Amino acid sequence: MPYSEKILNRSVDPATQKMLGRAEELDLETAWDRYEKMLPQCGFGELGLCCRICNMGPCRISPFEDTGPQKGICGATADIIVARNLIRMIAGGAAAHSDHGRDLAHTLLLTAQGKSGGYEIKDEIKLSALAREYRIETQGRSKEDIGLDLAESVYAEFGKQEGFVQFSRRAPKKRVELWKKAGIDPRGIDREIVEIMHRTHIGVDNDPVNLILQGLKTSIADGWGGSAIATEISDVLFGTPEPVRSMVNLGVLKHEHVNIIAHGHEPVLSEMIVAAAHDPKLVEQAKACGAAGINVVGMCCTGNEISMRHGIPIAGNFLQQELAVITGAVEAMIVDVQCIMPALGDLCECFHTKFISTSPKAKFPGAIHMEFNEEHAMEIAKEIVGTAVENYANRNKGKVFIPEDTTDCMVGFSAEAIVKALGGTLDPLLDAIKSGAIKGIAGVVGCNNVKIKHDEGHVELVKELIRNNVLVTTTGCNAIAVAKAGLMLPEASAQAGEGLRGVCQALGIPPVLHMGSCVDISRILTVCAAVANALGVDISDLPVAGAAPEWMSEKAVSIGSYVVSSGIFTVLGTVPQVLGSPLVTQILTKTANDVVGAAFAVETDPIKGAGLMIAHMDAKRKALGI
Ligand code: SF4
Ligand code: WCC
Ligand code: FE2
Repeated sequence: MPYSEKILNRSVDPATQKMLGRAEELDLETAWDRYEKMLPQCGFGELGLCCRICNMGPCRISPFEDTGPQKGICGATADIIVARNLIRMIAGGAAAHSDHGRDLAHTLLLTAQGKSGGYEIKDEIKLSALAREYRIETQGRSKEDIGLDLAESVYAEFGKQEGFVQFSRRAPKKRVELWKKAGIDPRGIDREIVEIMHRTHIGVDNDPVNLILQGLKTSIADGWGGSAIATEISDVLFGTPEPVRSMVNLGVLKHEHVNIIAHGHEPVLSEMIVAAAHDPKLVEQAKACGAAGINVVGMCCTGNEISMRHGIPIAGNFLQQELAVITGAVEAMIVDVQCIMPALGDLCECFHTKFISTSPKAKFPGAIHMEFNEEHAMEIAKEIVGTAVENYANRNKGKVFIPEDTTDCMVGFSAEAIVKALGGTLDPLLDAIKSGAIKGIAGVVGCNNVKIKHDEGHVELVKELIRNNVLVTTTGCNAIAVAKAGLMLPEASAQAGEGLRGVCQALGIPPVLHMGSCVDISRILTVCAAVANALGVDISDLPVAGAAPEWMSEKAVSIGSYVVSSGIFTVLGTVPQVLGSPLVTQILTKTANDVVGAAFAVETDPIKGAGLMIAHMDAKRKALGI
C-alpha cells in the first residue's frame, strides 16, 4: 500500500509506516498528531528563556534586545535562566538513572539477605570483581555474604556526603585529576542532584559557569555512579550479557499467542515476567484459552535488557509504543518507569489491551495498578502474566493488524563479551585502531523524537560511520533503530568500510555492537577507560566520539553531559533548549574544551553529524601520531 507523504515524513521504518496508516484508518491519535497540534511550539521555551522557578514569574526573556524584557523580575538574565533550566534537566535525568541503580542495589540487598522472592546472584565472577573494587574480602566467603557487603557499599554511594564515587575511579588518573581540578569530582550521587535543586532555587547560584559546572559534576555522578551501579548490579543478579541472537520490530507480536509487552527500564520486573511466562500452569492456561502459548516481548530499554540476556524479541523503540497497542494483538502492556507515554491509557481503552502499571513511583491514567515488590516478585509476576492470559479471550481478531516486519540481530556485547570476542585481551582492538583498520569508536545512543523523522537520524548517522571504518557501540532506542535496519548482524559488515569489514569478519562480530540499555552507556565508558589506560592516555586523547541523533529525554541531557565530561566529543541531532543564551551555547560548544577536553556540537543532518565525528577522530589520530 502506498503511504501518504505525511506518513513517509514521519518514519523511515516500514512497520511504523504501516501502523501509522492503520492509526489513520481507525482515526486514532499518536504522538505525531499531538506534535502537529502543538505547533508552533513556544519560542521562549525552545530557546530556554522561560523561567517558572518562583511565583513572581513566569518570566520570559525576549530574544531581541529592543522588543521585550531582558531580565526576569528578580533580575535573572537569559544566561542565568538558560543555565538553571539546563542543569535542572540534568538533575532530572541523573535522578532517573540513579534511582534505577538504587532499585538494583535494593534487590541485591534483599537477595543477599534471602528476602527476595525468586532472584539469585547469577554472576559470581562479576560479584568478585566488583567486591575487589570496593576492597571487600572474598576469600572463603559465600556469594550472599559478599553480595551483602557489596549491596551496602553501592547503596552508600547515593547518600555519601564526602569523598568520591568508587566506580569513577575506573577513569584514567589524568581524567580524575582534571575533574578534581575543575571541582567536578562528585562526592555522592544524591548529594549532587540535591545541590542542583538548591542552587537553582531563586536567589542562590546566579553564575552560569558555576551552575554548569555543578551540572557536569552531577552528570558524572550519573554516568560513573548511578548508571554504572545499575549496569553492574544487574549483571550480578541476572548475568553479564553475552552475544545472543534476537529479533526486532512489531512483527514479533504473534497472531496465535498471548502477547505481553514489557515496557520501561528496570530488569527487576521484566526478568520475573520472562520467568513467569515459562510457568507450565500459565502456559497450560493460555492453551486452554485457545492460544498457542505466551509471547513476551520487550520495548524501549526493558526490551534491551531482556533481549541481551535471553534473546527475547524487542517490539520497538520509544515512538512505537502506541503503535504496538494499535496492532490490537497485545493482551498486556506492562510498565515500570521511564519513557512510558501517559497516552497509552486512553489508547488501550480503544482495544482489549490491559495497561498494567507496577511501580509505586509511576502510575498512569487508565492503567490497572498491580504493584510489584522484590519480596514477592515471582508471585506477583505470575499474577500479572495470568491477567494477560485471561485477557486473550477478549481479543477481537477482526481488529488485529500486525505488520510482518521483523529483523534479526545479534545483541549483548557487554565490555566482558567484547574482550572475549577479541580473544581475551584488548590488543586486537588496539592494533586495529593503531593500524587504521578501525578509524575510531563511536557511541551512538538516545531516544526518538517527533521533531526528526523516526529512526532516520539513527540509521543514517550509523551507516555513515561504519562506511568510514568507525566501530559503533550503541544502547537505548538507537540500538533498536539500528537493529531494525539490519546493521546489528555480522553480515552487515558488507556495508562497512574495508578496514572495519576485515576486523568484523575476522572476529565474527557486527559493525555495530549492542551494549544494552541507556544505563549501559556506563559500559561504553568502561571500554573507553580501558582503551585509554592501555594506551597510557586520557579518554579525551582517543579517536572516539558520541552522538544522540534523536534525543528527547532529560536522561539524555545527563548522558550527553557525562560523556562530554569524560572527554568525548558529542553530536546532538536535536537542538537543546539553550540557544537563548549565547554564553551557555558558547560554554557547551567551545569553552568546555578548555575545562574537560571535549564539547558538544549540534547538527540535525545525520550525515553531517557523522562527518563531524569522523573529522574529530582524524584529528585525535593525528595528535596521537597514528
Ligand atoms: Fe522570574 Fe526570577 Fe522568579 Fe525566575 S526566579 S520566575 S526569573 S522572578
Ligand atoms: Ni533511553 Fe530515550 Fe529510549 Fe527513553 S529508553 S526514549 S531515554 S533512549
Ligand atoms: Fe532507556
